[in-house]
Amino acid sequence: MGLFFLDYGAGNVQSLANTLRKLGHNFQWITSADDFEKATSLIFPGVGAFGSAISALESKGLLEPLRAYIASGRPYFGICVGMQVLYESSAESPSSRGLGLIPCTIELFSNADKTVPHMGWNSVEPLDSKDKSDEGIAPQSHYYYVHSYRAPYDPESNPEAAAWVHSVTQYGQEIFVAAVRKANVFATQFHPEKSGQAGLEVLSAWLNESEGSRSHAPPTPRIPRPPRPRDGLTKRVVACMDVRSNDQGDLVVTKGDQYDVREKAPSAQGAVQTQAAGAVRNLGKPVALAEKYYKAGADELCLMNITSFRHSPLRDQPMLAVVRAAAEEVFVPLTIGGGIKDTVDPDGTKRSALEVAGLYFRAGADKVSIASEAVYAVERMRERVTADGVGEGDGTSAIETIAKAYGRQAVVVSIDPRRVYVDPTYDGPYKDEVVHGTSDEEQGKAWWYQCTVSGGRENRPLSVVQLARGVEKLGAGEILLNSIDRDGTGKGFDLDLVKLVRKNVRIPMVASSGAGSPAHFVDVFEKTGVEAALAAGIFHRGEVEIDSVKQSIAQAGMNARQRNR
Ligand code: 1PR
Repeated sequence: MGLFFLDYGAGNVQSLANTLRKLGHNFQWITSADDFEKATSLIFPGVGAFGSAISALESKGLLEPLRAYIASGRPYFGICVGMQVLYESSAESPSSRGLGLIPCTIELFSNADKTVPHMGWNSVEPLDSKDKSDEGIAPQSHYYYVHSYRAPYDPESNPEAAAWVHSVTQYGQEIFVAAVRKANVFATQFHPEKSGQAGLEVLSAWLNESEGSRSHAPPTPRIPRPPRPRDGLTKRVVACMDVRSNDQGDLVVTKGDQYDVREKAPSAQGAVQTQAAGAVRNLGKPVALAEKYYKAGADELCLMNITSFRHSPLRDQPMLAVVRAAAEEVFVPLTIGGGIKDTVDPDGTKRSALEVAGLYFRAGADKVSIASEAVYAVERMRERVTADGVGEGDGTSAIETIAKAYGRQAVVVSIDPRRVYVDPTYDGPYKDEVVHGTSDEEQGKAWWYQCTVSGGRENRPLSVVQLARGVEKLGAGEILLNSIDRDGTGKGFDLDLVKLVRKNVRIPMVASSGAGSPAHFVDVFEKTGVEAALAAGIFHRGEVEIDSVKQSIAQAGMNARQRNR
């Protein structure tokens, strides 16, 4: 008897489990059809694609028991795909049938005026709170969404479906369903378990409601909600931690200058230096820093494993323990990068990139970030020539296999480009991508951006545009765009680089490398339209607070999520 949790084995359900523990609730997992009989409340955190969720439930014999559970009137809380399965079907997988409680089809967002997936912090607007509780949703707060498909809200042409709708949200000019609530069913498109304090309050409100009142929510009357000129999506501020084992074998957060993480010899002026020249720069412990940045209001965190740990079998990778511990304290999205590729354990056991990613997801990661393997995959796809010039995948790359199993929103590609200076009259193979400097310092200079692998140690015959277009086609959900030239310099983001990639892809992007002040964030958001920006050094050294970055963004007239709201 009690609270049960439905997991069909895809994606990060650990976050929700951690959240429930944090809120002091005990729960059990549904492992077989019989468990539904024992459940007096059920949470279904659906992740991944609609079709794979339905077929996984079917193949485990859980779909019909789920239908019967909901029909019995016992309380149900669905999250993301856990909401979408309540609908009849989805354009994501037209041959799969949903539970069909809500008579409507899930549709794909248009990317004509915005990037897709819809990824980040947006508002939740309850339609009518007169007759019912607000479910713990605060209208001024922001909640984390990550999805390419959305439930339409159209009270005029589909009043029956609209009667289920509790709250809506706007992305671009599209209004879609943020939450449904009717009788015993409550479900959200956003992820409360990833929405910081605001999300914890939504889960708490449902968990603390009596089971009786959870079963009797009235339907919502039809209320029109035309789009406003601007949506509520906030600009994301991401804190990144490069994690490496130092010369004593401890895992530390380090930080490079143009990717060199070892301390330099003291300068002639005798700058203060706490570590010996040549030592790996140590800026703190990864889990403690992750918790600190979560509390300071970071919208997302990245942990980059920049040590290879060749001697550990996959399951004993020290980074897994770091992710597990961080995920217990951090309730915003967590991206893990470094080493997401096919590997071989010391005993010769082969591990696919999909298996590696799966272990990180189960440890608590929400997205994995792939760098070197993405470059090799695009090099291979370009050998399969296509009319668009991008090439074609063969279904075997890490990007394709992970996106297929966990959804494209779970796959980030991290790009490590470096400028290659050329004569301004350059007429070579990358001539269409050449940037001509306009600032005083760069006047008369011209360059293109070359991709690298192995943390910038090896250059490859591939441009940043070729890589970005290739990974978008292979199924990446987001691009994390570094710059080796700007990394650790504090000179500001490489706006030319960010603009160049922005105009070539329609998936969200995170600009990275070079942030030295809050004004640099404002600059990159205003001048390139990018969705998110990342910094490392200024946060690690305490030179800039995340709060002041958010304030600057808000003062410049853009949406920013305030801490714990
Ligand atoms: O190739 O899939 O194993 O992934 C390796 C990952 O590790 C890549 O994402 C690569 O960017 C990263 N990486 C490898 N070596 C280093 C290094 O520094 N020696 N870190 C490294 C890259 C760049 C950013 C940094 C920003 C912002 N670090 O992570 O956080 O540049 O820094 P700033 O704000 O201080 O300027 P694979």
